[in-house]
Amino acid sequence: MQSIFETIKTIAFKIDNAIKTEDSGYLDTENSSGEDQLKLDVQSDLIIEKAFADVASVKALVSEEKEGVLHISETGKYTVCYDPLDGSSLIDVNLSVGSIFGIYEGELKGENLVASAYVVYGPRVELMIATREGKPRFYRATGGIFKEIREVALNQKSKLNASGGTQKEWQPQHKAFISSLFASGYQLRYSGGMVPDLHQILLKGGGLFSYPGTADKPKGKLRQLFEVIPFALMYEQAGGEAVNDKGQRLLELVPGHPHDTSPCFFGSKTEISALREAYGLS
Ligand code: AFP
Repeated sequence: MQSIFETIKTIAFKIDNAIKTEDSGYLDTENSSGEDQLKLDVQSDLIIEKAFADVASVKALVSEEKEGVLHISETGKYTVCYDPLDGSSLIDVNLSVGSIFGIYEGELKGENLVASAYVVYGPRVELMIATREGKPRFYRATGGIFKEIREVALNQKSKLNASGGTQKEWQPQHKAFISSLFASGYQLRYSGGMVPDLHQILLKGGGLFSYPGTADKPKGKLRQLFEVIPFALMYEQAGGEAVNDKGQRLLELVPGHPHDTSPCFFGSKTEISALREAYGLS
């Protein structure tokens, strides 16, 4: 597992360099979810593929940018599912973006996620790693290496509210829930990049990130294997919760297809119990 984490650190520096130096334009292609691809999406995907090609413990790779599974080694133990450059449509306006990694052992489903990691490319390059033991560990890149800063833990409650999706398409119960949070003093914190938005809540000690099922996208937008399940481990290990709109733990999801999405809610305990109440789940 350590060799996978070390590879992710190498990847982070390479992708950060590509973001800073390469063209941020679009290609004429779409990814497997039907979204337009940036040259940087494809380049980041290639960086990751090449970096893991020689890592003995990696059995296969599944990328958010591609259909199918890339088999690396018969003897490898783990499948790494990754979103190479999440939020890449924010690069042209110079907002933070990220890479997300879910490391699975066996069948690709929530309960088989053994570790996850994400990198934030912002004013600074930062990395978070979570396993099934202990709190997530937070690193910052300085002088070409990642230095561990601290472990991350969520408070019981906070004031931050990151609410995704097109408001016009929200279901009435979701609209009412988000309005009630603002009415009780929550502050909007939403950049449109999942990685920096969830990173902010983790580092500031709590709050709620939601991407609900909407009238136009009943199953939400965020992909289970590459985005939702890896962040669920981060939030649970930090002492928070991560559930879908039925109150099911996101770490119990079983994707039918690698690119399946799910409504998702990540937060500290108080915010998730408020969600359960608002959605009639408790
Ligand atoms: P892009 O990769 O197309 O920029 O999408 C980013 C993202 O998948 C995720 O990072 C955000 O949380 C979410 O989309 C934002 O979606 P909305 O703009 O619909 O709120």
